[in-house]
Formats: sequence, C-alpha cells, structure tokens
Amino acid sequence: MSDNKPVVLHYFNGRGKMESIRWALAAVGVEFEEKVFETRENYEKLLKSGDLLFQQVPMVEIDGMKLVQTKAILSYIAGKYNIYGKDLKERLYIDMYVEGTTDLMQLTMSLYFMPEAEQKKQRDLIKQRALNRYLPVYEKALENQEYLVGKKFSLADVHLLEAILSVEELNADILKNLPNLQAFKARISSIPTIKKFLEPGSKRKPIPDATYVNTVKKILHM
Ligand SMILES: N[C@@H](CCC(=O)N[C@@H](CS)C(=O)NCC(=O)O)C(=O)O
Repeated sequence: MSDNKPVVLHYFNGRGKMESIRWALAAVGVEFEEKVFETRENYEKLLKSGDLLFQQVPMVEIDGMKLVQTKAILSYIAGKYNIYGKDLKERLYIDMYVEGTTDLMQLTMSLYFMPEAEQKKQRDLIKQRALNRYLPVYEKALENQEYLVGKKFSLADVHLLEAILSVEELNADILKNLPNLQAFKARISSIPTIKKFLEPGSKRKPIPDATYVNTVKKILHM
C-alpha cells in the first residue's frame, strides 16, 4: 500500500490535536508537508471534498489513504515505524500511557481557548493533575527503565516528552521532585530525530497565541 507521495498533514497552523502526530512523524524521521487553513473558505473546501470521514481534522494523507481520528493515525504511524511494542501486551501499555498523556495534554490544549477569567483555575488544575495524577505514574514506570515500555523507544515515550514540555511551559519547575522524569526528558530529547525537532526552525508549532486561537474559533464558528 506504500507509495512515494509525500505525507501531507491538513490542519490549522498550530498545535491542537495534530501536534502529537507531528511529534510522532518527527521521532521516526518521516518528512511531511502541511496544508494549513487560515480561513473558513480553505476549511470548507476540504469539507466539501468529502475527504474528511467525520467532517473533522486532523487529516493525514499517507500511503494513498486519507486518515482521520488522531488515535488511529498515531497507531498507524507507530505500527508502521516499529514504535508500537513487540507484542499485544506491550502495545496495551503503550496505549494506556498515551491515553494518560493525552488526557493531561487535553487540559493544556483547552487552556488557551478559555476566557481569560477562567484560565487561572485551569492552570491550577493542570498543575494539580500533573503532580497528583499523571506524572507520578510515569516517574514510577521509569524506575530502573530507560523507556516506558520494554527496552525500546515507543510512541509512549515521544508522547510523554511532548506532555512534559507542554506542562513545563506553564510550570517551569514541575519536574523538581521527579528525578526519573528529569533524566528521561534529557535522554529522549537527545535522540537525534527528536533533538532536531526541538531546534528552532523545525515543524514544531509554538505555544498558541491570540492570533491562532482567534483563527481557529473563526474557522470552526466557535
Ligand atoms: N476524535 C477526533 C476529534 C477531532 C476534532 O474534534 N477535530 C476538531 C478540530 S481539532 C474539528 O474538526 N472540529 C470540527 C467539528 O467537529 O465539526 C480526533 O481525535 O481526531
């Protein structure tokens, strides 16, 4: 089913649900192009094309297919590029860890779309959930382990690094009392493909600003 066409991502010009897909592709060293929509017209054109199975983005053109649903897209990339465990049990753990980091990142993702007055409460919630629910799980899992699952880098690792960075943007010292996660962050950030993605000029998207938030709201009639 493979072809030589480039991988093309269809999304807004910002992080959102697509950012984890950018991270995964970057981690496995796959180049991609982006078709970003800046206006409602761009978005409607894609809607009318019938290429969005559920009339939603992210959409990714890969191997002659037009994939939607973030989880499914991540699983496909992880399976295809061998970062999805060695057996069903490892895959299950990768899925569970990825769902955990997805839930945590959902909190940071929605923060930027909230009215100013509600943001303080959300920031407190993010910190509390990170420290009391999510990060301790990963800290424990990394006790005497280089990677979250098995002895090999997986989708769970790249997803966790993305989540750590998104929480650190709001709380710089969030890893203060989490030594395994500090070491993990340094280790995963130094993997050459990931190191490159972390450098300026990569396709990693910046922290959402007002322009991005307003563009998305306008396009989606939010
Ligand atoms: N379950 C889907 C949800 C996708 C989703 O909610 N996409 C938003 C943009 S981030 C969208 O297209 N919203 C327009 C709509 O739902 O009509 C996924 O994880 O990919």
